[in-house]
Amino acid sequence: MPRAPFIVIEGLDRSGKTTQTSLLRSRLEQSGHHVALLKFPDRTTPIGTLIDSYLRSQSDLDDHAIHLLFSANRWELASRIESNLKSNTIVLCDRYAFSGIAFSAAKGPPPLGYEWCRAPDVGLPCPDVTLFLDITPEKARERGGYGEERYEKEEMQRRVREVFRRLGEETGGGGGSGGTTTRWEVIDAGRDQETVSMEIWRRVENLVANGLEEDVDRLWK
Ligand code: 2DT
Repeated sequence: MPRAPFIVIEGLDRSGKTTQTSLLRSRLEQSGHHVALLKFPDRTTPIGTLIDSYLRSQSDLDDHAIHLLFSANRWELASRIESNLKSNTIVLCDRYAFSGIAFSAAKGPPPLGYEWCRAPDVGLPCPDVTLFLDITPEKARERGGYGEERYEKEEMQRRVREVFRRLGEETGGGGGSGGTTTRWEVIDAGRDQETVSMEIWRRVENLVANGLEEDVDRLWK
């Protein structure tokens, strides 16, 4: 029996990522699929509580330490992702390891280093497709700018976008360093909500209809 696909939605702040994730979830459910919706960071676990306090600037942590906590927060749920897929429940995830790398590698000084940032996530379940919602800083500004949390600053978002671009080239392009790839789809999220959601649907439709015969892969292994 085929297994369900693992779909990740990544994106910059103000890209409409959370809205699009919930629209996709409804559409999948309306077409009769079981869906498990995850969001990283998952702020409800004990590790997630530490992350939440850091993001709200209520606590301070060394850049390395918070990076490892974000990754641990994914590992906490890794077995649930796999068991859902095996029991034919689609896993739809709002942010994943790519955000982990993009945000940490965009920080500094001193920089953490791209390879170092990637290491703790090596071996996590690999998404079958990652939809990257891309938006220019100018468009984000038109939408009312960024929020109050750490990282929600234009210069930081520009650097994050650069790292996402590199991740797309190396991870989705099938080349670059380090093994397993996800199908990486860049979506122009500067357009209206309806257009973006139709495009997302178009890019997952076949995968969802057919399921997958092969086991879930491991990221970068
Ligand atoms: P939300 O606004 O989507 O809740 O994200 N982040 C996220 C990291 O720095 N590392 C990670 O591994 C993940 C998953 C991105 C909260 C912020 O946390 C950042 C924005």
